[in-house]
Amino acid sequence: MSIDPRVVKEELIQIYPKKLRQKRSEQIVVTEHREDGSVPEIKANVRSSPGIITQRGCTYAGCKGVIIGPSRDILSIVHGPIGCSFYAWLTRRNQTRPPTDADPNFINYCLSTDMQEENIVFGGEKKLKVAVKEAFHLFHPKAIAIFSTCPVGLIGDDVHAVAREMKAELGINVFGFSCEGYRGVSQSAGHHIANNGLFKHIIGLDETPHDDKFKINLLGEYNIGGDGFVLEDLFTRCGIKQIATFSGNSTYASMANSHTADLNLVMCHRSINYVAEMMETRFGIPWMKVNFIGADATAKTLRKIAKYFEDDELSARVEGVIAEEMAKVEVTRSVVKARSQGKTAMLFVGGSRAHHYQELFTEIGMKTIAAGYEFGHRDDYEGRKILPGLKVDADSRNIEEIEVVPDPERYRARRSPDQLAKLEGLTEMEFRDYIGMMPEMDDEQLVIDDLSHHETERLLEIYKPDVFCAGIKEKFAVQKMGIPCKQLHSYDYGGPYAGFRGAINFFKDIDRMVNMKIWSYITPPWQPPTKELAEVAAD
Ligand code: CFM
Repeated sequence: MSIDPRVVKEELIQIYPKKLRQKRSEQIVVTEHREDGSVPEIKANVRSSPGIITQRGCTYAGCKGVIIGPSRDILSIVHGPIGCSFYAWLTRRNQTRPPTDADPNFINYCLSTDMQEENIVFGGEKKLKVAVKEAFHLFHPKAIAIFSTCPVGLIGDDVHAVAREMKAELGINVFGFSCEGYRGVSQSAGHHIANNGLFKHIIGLDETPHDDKFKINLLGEYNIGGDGFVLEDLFTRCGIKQIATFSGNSTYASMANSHTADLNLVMCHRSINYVAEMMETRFGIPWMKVNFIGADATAKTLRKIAKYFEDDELSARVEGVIAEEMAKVEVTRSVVKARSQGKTAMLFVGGSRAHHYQELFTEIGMKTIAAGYEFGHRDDYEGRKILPGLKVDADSRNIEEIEVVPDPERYRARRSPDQLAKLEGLTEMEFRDYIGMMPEMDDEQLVIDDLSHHETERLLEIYKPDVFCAGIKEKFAVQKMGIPCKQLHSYDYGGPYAGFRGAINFFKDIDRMVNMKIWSYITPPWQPPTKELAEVAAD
């Protein structure tokens, strides 16, 4: 199929009014590797336009739902009207497993102040205090987090003052987040706000040392569909001590103690790179980007960790685990690849998965023909090296930038600059860096930021991909068009998809979707007659 992506781009945006057309044309890019090593610039992390059906969520969802929510023993209270509290509960498939029945697990609870008109007019702080005290007496948690929804910011309730007062009165850690839905252009702002809160209120509170040799934290892994369980098992088998995960299957205590690790592994950089940066500056812990999505990617990541620790025994153990797991992967992968080779996929998800999951498709011979993030920033598309040139826009200025300096007592550079430079000389070892989606894609493919519903429909009509990856909001609209839709946020109740075991699950699930006959029995609206692109271009 030879479709000119530039013609498709024009087709997608031609329906828009002139100003919007101009904006969207900067958010839709045709991939290309230029001679100087750069990729085209894309406009990202800007406001969605009114009237557009976007896939995005709000800042509160990013703070409460994504970053803090997966932690099982921080009690989360949503300060706001009850509607917002749909997100106070498990709308995301982050799983957790308390070691015993006696260990607290608040994930299933939904706590809201249920603000009423009266609170909007006269203020909601009193109600919030009552709620915090009531929650404390019911659950006796070690920590309570308060999340602000839009009205809280509009009427000026001071959740931080309430948190301070309650902390003093109850003797537990209470902290608030100014994560009103409108704070940023998407959930991405909520990630940043939550990162700041983790750093200010939790990380570094517990000094308990560990005498394990290889101590890491895993950042940006939220245990969706049990991904984190697979990785915990891998680390244990390799002899690597995982102090904390931010924040899948995590506890408050593990995060408080996370600064005792010697390396931070960053899985989803979009949501958590701020914590990695701040921990390096204050405590001297280097960070590196990893990817556990894809069997080859997992093997590569484990080898990177072993290289960092420069220990023969660890390397041998890691190689043993890789060999054992890869043998199992190969059995499924070769069968699925034979059937799926050459099929096409589109991925429009969040802020990192639309990139990471391309690996899994590549491993079974499938090609990504269009991809994009809902709320990624330019560095997620183009690579972290463009960050210094990025200008801070008006929306990002709403988010506090905390000043971090080395801790006078606790800063300990885990590796000297010379050691880091030596490690960086090795293949595939970089610190404080990630490559971005576009450099890893083939040329002449479409990359689209903040894809709209109209663009989704046109893309599907024109390309008819074998699978479209997105979320629940898109799923059934896409499937009604006769194209299987794989949810990459929730995994369609499936998964885990991380690590070797996860890759096997993914290959099997995708095999079922792209090689199942049922889709060919559905007559999509474009058949007959098919409006081919030649006609579109001629219009
Ligand atoms: Fe990171 Fe995520 Fe994602 Fe994300 Fe999300 Fe998610 Fe996602 Mo849904 S933290 S950016 S805000 S990998 S909830 S686990 S799937 S949009 S691509």
